Amino acid sequence: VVDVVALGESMVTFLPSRPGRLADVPSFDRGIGGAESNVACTLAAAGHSVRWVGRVGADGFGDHLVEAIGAYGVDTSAVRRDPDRPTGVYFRTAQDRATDAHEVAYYRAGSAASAMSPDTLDLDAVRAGRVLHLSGITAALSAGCLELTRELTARRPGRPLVSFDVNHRPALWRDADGPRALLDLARGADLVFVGEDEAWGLDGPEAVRAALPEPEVLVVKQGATGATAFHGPHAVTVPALRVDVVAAVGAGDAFAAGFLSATLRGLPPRARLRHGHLMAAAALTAPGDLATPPARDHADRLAALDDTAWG
Ligand code: KDG
Repeated sequence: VVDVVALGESMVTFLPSRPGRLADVPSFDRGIGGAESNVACTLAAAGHSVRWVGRVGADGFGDHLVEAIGAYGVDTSAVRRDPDRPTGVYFRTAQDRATDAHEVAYYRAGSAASAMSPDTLDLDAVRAGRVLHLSGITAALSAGCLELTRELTARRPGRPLVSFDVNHRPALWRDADGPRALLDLARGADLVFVGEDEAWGLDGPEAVRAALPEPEVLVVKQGATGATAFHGPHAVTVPALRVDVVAAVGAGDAFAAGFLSATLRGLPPRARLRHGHLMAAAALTAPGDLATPPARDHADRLAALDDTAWG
């Protein structure tokens, strides 16, 4: 049994060679992206056994994703190749230091991953881990992807622990029902990550918990301020680390990986949040989606520093 199975669309990512508007950037460097495989790669780098499940095209970009994600030590044996649909890609611009603004251009409509559904994946392989990690991005990709996400978050005996990162991407939802659909999906999960800025207009972690009492564990992320974990009736808040942000992309995924890693290791809620922040700090200070996470013994020493070090 692997520790974690992560399911979702992975894309080849094109990172700008220099700052500026998308219209002005002359060339890009290739990377890999996709929120769920980011979590998988970070967990594998942190020493966990992980499988990523998705669909990619029978093309060179699909080859690259399978190879690059596999190179992190992630099991890609259940990834399906689609001869008729391409691998999704996306381009991004550098984050403006003053405003944090950046542009993202997705080329993923009709991608191989958008054809994910309960019929086009091996659901036994999807359910084979201790934890199944999903995100709201998948739900936005197509009707079949929404159905798949609903099926996997339906409460049923013997299922793995279901981890769900809300990841509301307004650009991907074709109608106004996205937030409602995401709330319903979150209700079926055991562990939910949500950013305050995507939390249904609710004000503050307590209000989010009141609206979402079903998951055993709920983590409300408050950007550069910190994060609060609700475990049953208990709440713990840990401030974020202050870092010089290079690119926020991938930070939420790294946070989820750190929290999941500490959860799998049986660490208490405060340590889970600290490991989330440590992994997020590594991602915030790297330009692409993925950063090398701190080694486990190093992260453990940093997480064990007393409250004065943690603000
Ligand atoms: O969290 C990082 C992701 O946003 C990025 O890799 C692209 O998966 C992606 C998405 O759909 O936005």
